[in-house]
Amino acid sequence: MKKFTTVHDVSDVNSLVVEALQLKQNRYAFQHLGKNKTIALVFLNPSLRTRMSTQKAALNLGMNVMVLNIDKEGWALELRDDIAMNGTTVEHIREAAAVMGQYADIIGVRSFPGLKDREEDYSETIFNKFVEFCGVPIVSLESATRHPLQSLADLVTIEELKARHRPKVVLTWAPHIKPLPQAVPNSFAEWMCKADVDFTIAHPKGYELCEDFTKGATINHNQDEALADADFIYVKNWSAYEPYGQILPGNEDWMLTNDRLKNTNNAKVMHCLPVRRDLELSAEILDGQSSIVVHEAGNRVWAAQAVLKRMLESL
Ligand code: SN0
Repeated sequence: MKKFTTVHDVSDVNSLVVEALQLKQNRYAFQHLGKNKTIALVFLNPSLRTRMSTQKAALNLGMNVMVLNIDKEGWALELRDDIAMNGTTVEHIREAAAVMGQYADIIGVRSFPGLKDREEDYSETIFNKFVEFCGVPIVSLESATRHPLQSLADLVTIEELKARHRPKVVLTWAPHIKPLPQAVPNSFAEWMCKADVDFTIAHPKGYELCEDFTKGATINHNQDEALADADFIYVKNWSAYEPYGQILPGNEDWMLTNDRLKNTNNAKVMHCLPVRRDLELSAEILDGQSSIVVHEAGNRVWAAQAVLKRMLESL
């Protein structure tokens, strides 16, 4: 595997999930693969789980890890071509990415969307430039439109904990006070549409995701109806796709509470984290028996390790 930015970079999703679960049982079996190999993790935005789980995954595979918080510790990056750099940017992504490729065998990049210009965000400029100029395999640590390591860990978690062959999985919108990216729900939808699950998306009218990611999903604007008989509920806020990056008024009552779980199939509740308690998701759920958010975060290691293992095998 030379690139891991979307589910479309994976030819066999099921066997990648199986591989992740096997690595969970036998985490140090492939240390020879990473010997004298280096991964550089480059962050343009904050991170807790992605940073630590990807580092742990790389260390389990015997790799060396370099982390660069380029937004705070690096030179201000220029992305545009054909301009004289006489402003605040100091270094062009052409040189920066190429130089990183001299130091690392694999590069991971995190870059959130600006949520101002939809076309710019959905064209994934920063990512594509890294791919173009760094010359080594690239793994997405969350881009403007997707978070594939999270989605793989989510699918691994569902496969690991499911009690029936084809579980019902519901992605439900949650309230927030800040406009958040569509990356996590886009990616989750894209992966669930490829998985052997019965997949529903519940959101208030106006929060339709881009159809490229949701083809094959059932969409319901009534949360209680959508949650009926659910085995897994994936809670996530996102801002509107149209008008882009906006929060629409109302919908505070979409926060999941224990009461809402009554008609589910004893549903397990997931969230990618970080989660704002009693705004996005009730504390009673987070502190109760239904929540699997910490277990899910733990599985980030095995998802990342399965992807890095495949990349090391193709070096
Ligand atoms: C990010 C998001 O894409 O929703 C990262 C999730 C892995 N979340 C946030 O930016 C949360 C920010 C906040 O203020 O709650």
